[in-house]
This record gives sequence, structure tokens and C-alpha cells, in this order.
Amino acid sequence: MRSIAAFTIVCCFAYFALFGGPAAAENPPASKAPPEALKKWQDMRFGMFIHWGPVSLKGTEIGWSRGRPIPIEEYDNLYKQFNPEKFDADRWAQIAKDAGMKYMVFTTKHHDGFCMFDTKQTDFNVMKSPFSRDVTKELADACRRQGIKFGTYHSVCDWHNPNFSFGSPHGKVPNPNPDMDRYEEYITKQVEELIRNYGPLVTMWFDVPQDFGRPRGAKLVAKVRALQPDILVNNRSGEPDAADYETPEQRIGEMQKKPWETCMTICTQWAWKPDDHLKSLKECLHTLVKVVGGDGNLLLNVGPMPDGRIEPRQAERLREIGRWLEQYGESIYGARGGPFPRGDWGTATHKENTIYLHLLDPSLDVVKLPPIKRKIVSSSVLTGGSAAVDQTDSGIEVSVPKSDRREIDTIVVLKLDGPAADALE
Ligand code: H79
Repeated sequence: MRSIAAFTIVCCFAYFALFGGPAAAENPPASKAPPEALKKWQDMRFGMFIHWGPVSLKGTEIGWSRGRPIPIEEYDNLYKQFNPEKFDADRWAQIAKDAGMKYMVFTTKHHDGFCMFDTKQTDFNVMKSPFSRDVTKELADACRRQGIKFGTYHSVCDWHNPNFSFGSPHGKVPNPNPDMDRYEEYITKQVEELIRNYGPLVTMWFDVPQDFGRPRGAKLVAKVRALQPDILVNNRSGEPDAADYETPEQRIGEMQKKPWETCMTICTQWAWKPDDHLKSLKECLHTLVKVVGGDGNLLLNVGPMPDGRIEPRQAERLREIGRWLEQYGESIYGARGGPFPRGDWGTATHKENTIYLHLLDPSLDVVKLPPIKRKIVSSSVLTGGSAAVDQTDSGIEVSVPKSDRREIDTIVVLKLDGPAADALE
């Protein structure tokens, strides 16, 4: 008996030595944002992402174009010509507000290492450009004035800092003498500056940790949370388990247990590109309703121009989205995804006892949905007109007369005799 016990102990010892020990004892679950903060963020559902920096002078992609096609020497000196005289933070915040966006996330540092805030950790920052204004501060203040929550995008990888493991082009070239401990100190101090000088922030949006690694990522997130306990942190710090939300990029996320936010460009490039293809209003709205129908947030990106303006046609598209949200926002803000899974017919959102069916294909005469365990007590069409709704044991059939179908989204409202969240059988 004693030899079996001893054998078990030896086996356990060997196992823990190899695989890092009992998870619960040695790796306590990473702390997360408080549930109320997460819910507030989810209720907002729609935010503005902004990618901006001296690279807008070239019109090529931020970070990625350093070294190829723009020579490193040239890229790193662009800030000496960066003088966006038409920059007006209140105008940007106003455009976000007009679009119906509730929060903004701004690139304080992309992979190219250039800092768009007044950091004491490097001279490679916007205060050393001819513009010499703390655009991050101006934006944070403008957002606060206009009731928009402000957050920062801060790239974990930094292809300009010689202490980081990799450099350009495309972050693939190993640096000759990296010192990741010093780099960790650098980014930790910057994150502290961001929260102390520009906070409270709605989110710290990290990106591309490369070999920053899980332990450093976990430490960085812990520091962020210690500085501001109600901040949200995305899943790209290096330690995905410390994240509050996932970040599908340039695609619509799927319904899942973990909270998520799709980030997507309004054109094709993150940073401004002349004559870039602009997504249609239909594409933008379909993306938004499909994201919310999958219970996600949408962070829609604009890349402002080198003169400091958001391109007028992009601003106009955003205002169109805002006009739609002004009319139909009740089906988006504070709404959750489902209960029906997305289909070719469209997608559903819900709130308490109400389901909003977003019918996205106007060619369909009848939309067939699976049965639910609640009774539909009434129906209406938020976008105008009427719908015939037939509920039986085998499912629900919805039809909207052709004249009441909208090109982009016909929203049918179903009122139930109980909560919509768990209505699906
Ligand atoms: O900041 C934005 C992107 O620059 C950043 N994440 C968003 C929010 C990002 N960094 N890495 N990636 C995204 C993934 C890599 C994309 C690439 Fe490519 C595809 C690298 C090479 C091919 C796009 C096309 C960028 C360079 C060429």
C-alpha cells in the first residue's frame, strides 16, 4: 500500500515538473474587469477605431510599410514633416458621435514605434514633430466633453525599438542586441503614462505581442488593472487568458461565450490611403447588425489624412450610419445577440421580452425560424409597415409585404410573453 502511495507521489512530482504543476495552485486565474464594466462596454456595441501617424503622409499601411516599400530611414523621419494643421479633436469626436459610436480607440503607438502622445520614454513622439501637440490628450479631452468613452491601442511589438526582439520589414528581422527586460520596462512605463495622463480609459487594446510571451503579457495586464481596475483589456497582450474580450480582425465574429469585438476598416487599409475603396452603407450596416446579432461589438476604423481631417466621404458614410442608428438604434444599443442563430435570412438581436429580426435579404417572401418556447404576443415592423407572423409548434414563419421590405434591413419586432434570451427550444 505504502509503495503505491509513494509511486503516486513520484508520478505526480514528475508530471508537475514537466507540465508546470497544478494549474489552480500555481496559476491562479488571471483577474478580469468587473462584470458591470464589461456589460457597460457590451451595451455600447459600436465604437470608432482610429489609425493615424506620420505614415499618413505616404498613404501606405501603418507599421507594415516600414522597410518595405518605404525605406526605414525615410519612414522613421516622416514625423519631421508631420504637421496636420487641420486636426480638430472635437470634430473627430463629433463625427464619432454623429455615427452613433459610443467609444473611440486611438493608436498611441503602432508596430512602427512612433508615439502619438507626450511620452517621457522616447523622443520618437508627436511632440517632436513640427505639429508638437499632444493629439492623444486633445482627443481624450474632446471625447470626455462629448460623452464618448476613450481608449488606447498600444502595439506590444515595436519594430523601431532596438531592445525588442524583431525589427522591420514586416517585423521579421531579428535585432542584433535585443533586451526584452528593458523593453518590458519601456512599455510598462508607457502604459502607466497612458492610464495616468489620459485615463480613465475604456480599454487598453494591445496588438501583436510576437515573442513578448505569456508571463510578460500577464504582468503587463496586471499592471494595467492595478492602475485602473475597471479598464477592459483585449486578448493581444501576450497572455490571452488575462483578456476580457476577443478580437476577430477584418471579419465578423461568431456567437460564443467569450465577449468579443470585431475590428474592421471602413476602407481597405487601417491607415489613410488615397482613393481607397470605401465600403457601402449596406456593407457597413450589415456588418454592424451581424456583429450585434452574434453578440459582439463593432470597432469600425477610419484612417485620418495627413492634414488632420477625417476624409469627407468617410465622415459622410459615418453620418449615414448614424442617421440609421438614430431611427433603429433600439435594436442595437444594449441589445444582445440571438436567440436565433444567424442565417441567410439575416440575424436577430434581443432585449428583455423583445426580439428584433433583422431581415437582410429583401428577395425572401417567407422567413422560416425554429420554434421557441415562448408565445409571441404581438409583432410590428420597426422600419415601417406590417408583417404576418405565424407561430406553430414546428416554428415561426414571418413574411413582410414587398412594399414594406427595405433594401438594407427590414426590422421585425416580436414581443414575447417572457425573456427572449433563453427562448430558443
Ligand atoms: O492595427 C491593425 C493592423 O495593422 C494590425 N492589427 C490591426 C488592428 C495587424 N498587425 N498584424 N496583423 C494585423 C496581421 C498581419 C497581417 C498581414 Fe499583411 C497580412 C501581414 C502581411 C499580410 C496587411 C497586408 C499587412 C501587410 C500586408
